[in-house]
Amino acid sequence: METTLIILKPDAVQRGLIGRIIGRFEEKGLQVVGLKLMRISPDLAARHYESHQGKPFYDGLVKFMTSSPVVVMALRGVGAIAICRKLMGATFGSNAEPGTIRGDFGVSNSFNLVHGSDASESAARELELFFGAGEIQELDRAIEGWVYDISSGEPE
Ligand code: 3AN
Repeated sequence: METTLIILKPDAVQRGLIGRIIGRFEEKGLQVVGLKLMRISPDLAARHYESHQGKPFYDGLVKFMTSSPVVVMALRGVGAIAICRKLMGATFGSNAEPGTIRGDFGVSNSFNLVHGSDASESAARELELFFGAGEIQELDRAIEGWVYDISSGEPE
């Protein structure tokens, strides 16, 4: 099982898309194991986007991410990082495929509704930035045996 960090960005929250976007991940079968509404500080944004420092869009990105509250989520599942990236679609809604979150809900080349960790190292780093001790749950889901084939002892 992998755990990944998803952020519903200020545009998603302001546009009233929290429920619909969370629904995309939930109905896929991923476990929601952490969830909160928060305001990102400039310092946290700088740490989260440290790999983008110096890029032309960096200042605008930090300004956008700190401009209004976001929803942060920890999602868990087998291959959760790659599954979430596929559900999100290409970086901007203008060229993201229909059926993806960005493809269905956005048209901008700057605002893009959702962030998802892109690798296991970044997921671990980002989860630690956004969630404190005890804020991510172990979820013993009653339906697990219908979401996955667990007859071998491992979720397939
Ligand atoms: P993704 O979110 O698909 O992983 P990355 O990792 O290339 O995209 O970029 C991280 C974030 O930086 C994007 N989510 C987007 O908000 C922002 N970003 C990337 N490229 C641009 C750009 N050319 N103009 C504005 N913002 C950008």
